[in-house]
Amino acid sequence: LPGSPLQASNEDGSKLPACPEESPHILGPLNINVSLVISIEEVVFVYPNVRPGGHFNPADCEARQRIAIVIPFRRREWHLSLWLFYMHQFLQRQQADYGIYVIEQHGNATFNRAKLLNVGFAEALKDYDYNCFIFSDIDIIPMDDRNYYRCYNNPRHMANAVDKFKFKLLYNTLFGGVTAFSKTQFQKVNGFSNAFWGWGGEDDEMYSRVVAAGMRVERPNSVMARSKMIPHHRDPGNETNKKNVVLMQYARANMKQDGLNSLQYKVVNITRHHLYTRICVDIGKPE
Ligand code: UDH
Repeated sequence: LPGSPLQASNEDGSKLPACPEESPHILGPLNINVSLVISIEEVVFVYPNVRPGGHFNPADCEARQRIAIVIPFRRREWHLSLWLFYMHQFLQRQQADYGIYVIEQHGNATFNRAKLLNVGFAEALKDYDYNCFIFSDIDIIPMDDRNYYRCYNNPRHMANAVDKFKFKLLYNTLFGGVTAFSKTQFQKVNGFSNAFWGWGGEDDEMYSRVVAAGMRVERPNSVMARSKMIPHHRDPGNETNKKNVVLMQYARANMKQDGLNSLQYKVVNITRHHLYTRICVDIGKPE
């Protein structure tokens, strides 16, 4: 398989030591410039060490988790270059064994972020035995690499201090932007609902699933969780959907039959780019 990570081992074939709990390469607070204009070609040039499809693992130790970063996507190319520029270095400093999956919704039907994330989970598992999934919007860039993008004892909300909201958690059950689930945690909630078309509600519904499944949402402290959002306008095809507000309230009832076990889609094509894997997918349209 092109781009599948190499087994971490020494030249003589013996196993590498496990990576330390805390990486020696961590810098702490980072300077992120969201106005930076950088082309994808320039970003490729920065990362000769990434394998095709956007895979990387540390050369000198065996990472503790195998992490798939899954991004919902449609027509945000300039965000993608910037995100890749900052995030490869961020993940590498954290000594992550990771692959990046950009799940692109085909066509012009109403956007469905949650369904794309379910597709990313299913498709990434066909590549490699990932055991941790980070679901990240393309416009959020963490400002501190002590915010380890990995999985914890409970599902984790990573972007709880975003500059756009003055670094404050808007409400207690906020669960949007960037979240981390182990494979088992995500299966336990049956993934996201597939029924949230347009903007809003799918993240709140997921919060309810987590609680209904007997888990809780963890967060890093608000200093380490500081993140920048790349400013943008609302995208056409992703208008607020009032139906989602109603749907949100039925998480507990719906989670058994609406999610990974009812997921249907058609892969249009898969591109193994140097810096990421792009999966263009037909996820249908609202009924
Ligand atoms: N996304 C796309 N393309 C789209 C819509 C959404 O790639 O057309 C993805 C992208 O990863 C994005 C995520 O879905 O980061 C979430 O969508 P969003 O950024 O529209 O949601 P957010 O809540 O912004 O961040 C809402 C609109 C803000 C308008 C602000 C006007 N000042």
